[in-house]
Amino acid sequence: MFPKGFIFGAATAAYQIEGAWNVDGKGPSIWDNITHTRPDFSKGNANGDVAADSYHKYKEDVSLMKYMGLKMYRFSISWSRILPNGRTNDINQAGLDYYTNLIDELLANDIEPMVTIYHWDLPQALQDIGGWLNPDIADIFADYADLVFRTYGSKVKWWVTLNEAYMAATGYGSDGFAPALTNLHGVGEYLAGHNMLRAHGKAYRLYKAKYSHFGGKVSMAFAGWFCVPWSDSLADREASERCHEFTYGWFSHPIYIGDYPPSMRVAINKNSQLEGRNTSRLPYFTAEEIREIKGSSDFYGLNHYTISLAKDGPSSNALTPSLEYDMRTTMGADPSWTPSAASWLKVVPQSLRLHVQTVKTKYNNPEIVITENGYADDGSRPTDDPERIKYLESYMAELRRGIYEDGCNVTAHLTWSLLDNFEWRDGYTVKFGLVSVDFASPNRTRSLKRSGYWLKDYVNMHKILY
Ligand code: PNW
Repeated sequence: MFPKGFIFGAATAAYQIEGAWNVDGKGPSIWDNITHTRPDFSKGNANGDVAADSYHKYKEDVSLMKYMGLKMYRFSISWSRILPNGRTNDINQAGLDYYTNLIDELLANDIEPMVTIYHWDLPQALQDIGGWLNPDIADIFADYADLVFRTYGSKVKWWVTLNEAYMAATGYGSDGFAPALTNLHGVGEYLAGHNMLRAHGKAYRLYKAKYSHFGGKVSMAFAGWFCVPWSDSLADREASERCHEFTYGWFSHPIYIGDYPPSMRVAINKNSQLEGRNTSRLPYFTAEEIREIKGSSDFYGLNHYTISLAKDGPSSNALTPSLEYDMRTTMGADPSWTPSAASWLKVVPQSLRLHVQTVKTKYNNPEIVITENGYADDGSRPTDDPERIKYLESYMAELRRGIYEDGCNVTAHLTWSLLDNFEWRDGYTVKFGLVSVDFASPNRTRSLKRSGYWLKDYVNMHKILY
């Protein structure tokens, strides 16, 4: 079993579940904009206009978590719901009230809120001035964070500034995510990532300066590609390491060590020079920015789903310039790994133990919270999901080994996701929920899946032991 006090919970994100995209004064976000202007951006012409309608059904969502015995809920705030144009000169009280009500409902049911301040739904008004490419975004984000810390800080003790800055940054150079600026490949991602790190640093320092009396913890939720080498060769082992450094490490290294990973700095500077540029595509931090960013994390928020094999050398279709070309690593999967409905997600339970071990070693044994971990199916048997049970059971068993055998300081596990939801470019074709949602019904009827009943028993067994 897990140590006493270990927390089980679930996670979601605003655009993926709330719906109510234009209700009660909410402004549009880049995801509203891209799904409306490019209807085929997501599979099945899907969008988050209604999604799981959690804007109206949050009480039912909370009661489902209460039923499962979950003690933490990670959700995100829709920036443009509380600040329709992204800036604090126009505050939407109805938006602020929605999250107050949600937080109060959670606390009344003994569920701890963990708030993600940004989960990819940038206000469109800010994208119109360049979004994460505009250096001013760091201060604008800090103003927004100030408002949410001030408003909710007495009740919320767990904060995630940015969800998966890596994935969000790739939207500034590829069409994987909004704003899908494909023309900036190899350039936009690094600029956006740079400003995300600056924004995170400012928000973290602001919390410590103004709100530390609330006693909360602030971090980021990290994502990327976690790899093992394809072969024992030194070249593949180095490629696997680069894969970590160019994805998870892109954000963790500045935050835990104090600057970009050396392998990124060296490769991007070199390639920039070969391309005839006088300045690197990877920007530099000022000394003051490094002071803000270094050490700006009270726990390591780990989003972990799977693992890949890494081989030396860029994939054959890597453009110049590009992240893939800079990273010089080709990723693949072992044919023996069990697939899921998401092509990138293979079931490899040992990967979670290996990953928390890696975090422990690289970043000096921080507190780790598994801010996301979960399994994708196609929903063809809406509530009958033995594969998800198997996934969670085996991953949690490996997580326990990481805790007891390797001494990793993991304090919580949050399943992605509480509900079936809008899975970005996959629309509603891929399901991650412990709870199924009938998207064909105007009521968005919820039904607990077998995995939800399983998690309830699992959590309960744990409670009985202590
Ligand atoms: C995370 N990949 O995204 C996000 O934080 C969630 O919003 C999302 O729904 C969840 O994981 C499941 O996908 C990812 O391609 C998106 O490796 C893509 C990848 C990983 C994580």
